[in-house]
Amino acid sequence: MQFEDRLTETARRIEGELQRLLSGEKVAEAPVQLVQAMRHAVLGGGKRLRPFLVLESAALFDVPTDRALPAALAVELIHGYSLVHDDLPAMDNDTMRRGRPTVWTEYNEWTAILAGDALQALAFEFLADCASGLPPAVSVALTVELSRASGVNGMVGGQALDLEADKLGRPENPDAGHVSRLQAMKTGALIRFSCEAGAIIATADPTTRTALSEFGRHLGYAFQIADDLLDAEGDEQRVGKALAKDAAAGKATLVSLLGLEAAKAELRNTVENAKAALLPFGAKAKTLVSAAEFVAYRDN
Ligand code: GRG
Repeated sequence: MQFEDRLTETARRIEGELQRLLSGEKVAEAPVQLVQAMRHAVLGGGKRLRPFLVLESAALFDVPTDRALPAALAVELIHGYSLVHDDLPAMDNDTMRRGRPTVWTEYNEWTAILAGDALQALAFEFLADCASGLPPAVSVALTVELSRASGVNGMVGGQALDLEADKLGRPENPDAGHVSRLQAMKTGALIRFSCEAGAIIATADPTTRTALSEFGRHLGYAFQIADDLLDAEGDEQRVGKALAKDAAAGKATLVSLLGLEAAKAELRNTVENAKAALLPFGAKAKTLVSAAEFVAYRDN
């Protein structure tokens, strides 16, 4: 099967699972508008890249899809919550996401804050729930790693550094080192977790787990350079949100600091590093190799 068909098939599966989760018993007694906002946040869009990485990294070890699903859904719920909060007026103040009004625009700010909070809690409940069928040690390891990736030294910490730069002008002159550290935390950590998750689920040996984690590190970096390039050169219709925001805000990005051509060269180099990390897996890693190219050269 072609890479893009595989990604589409996984996206369909994830959509169905999220649909079931967000209309099932876990939310049956919850306030109606809150659940509607949660559904608006995570259903009907998105590439589902992070769950795809979880399922494909698990497939390297012949782990059945069902066994990898709890981690795949948990990381997508965390991603969904982060987008809802990132779009808020206090943060990025965005009105469009995935070609639709953002949650705070469709409902209101407090509903968007609470929907994000609830999605985050649901992610961890789902991952830690014995009903997931994961052995307890695996469930705990995934919960710890996802907390780290999404918390103060990961996504939330990276978002704080980004907002400090945007809103407080701190540091005054961010260099490429600062920007890439910030991005490794803000967006890279969750992507890295997604790649490492397969090895955790398969209880792979530490060297193998490190190889996937390194792949994820390079992939996260490639994702961010590609995102900066899309902001600079992408098509708003394809991307489904306002673009050219970084330049308009005078924001330091890898593109503004390195220049367009050097950023593209850095991206090509990063894709090669990502592929090199997969060498121990041989031909089995074909789909993850394609994922690196997709992430780097996507148009949305
Ligand atoms: C609010 C704690 C908190 C964190 C927000 C991830 C993030 C941190 C903010 C998102 C801002 C942003 C647009 C960053 C660029 C990279 C990124 C995460 C893009 C969106 O991810 P995709 O392309 O989105 O995987 P889809 O819609 O395909 O799921």
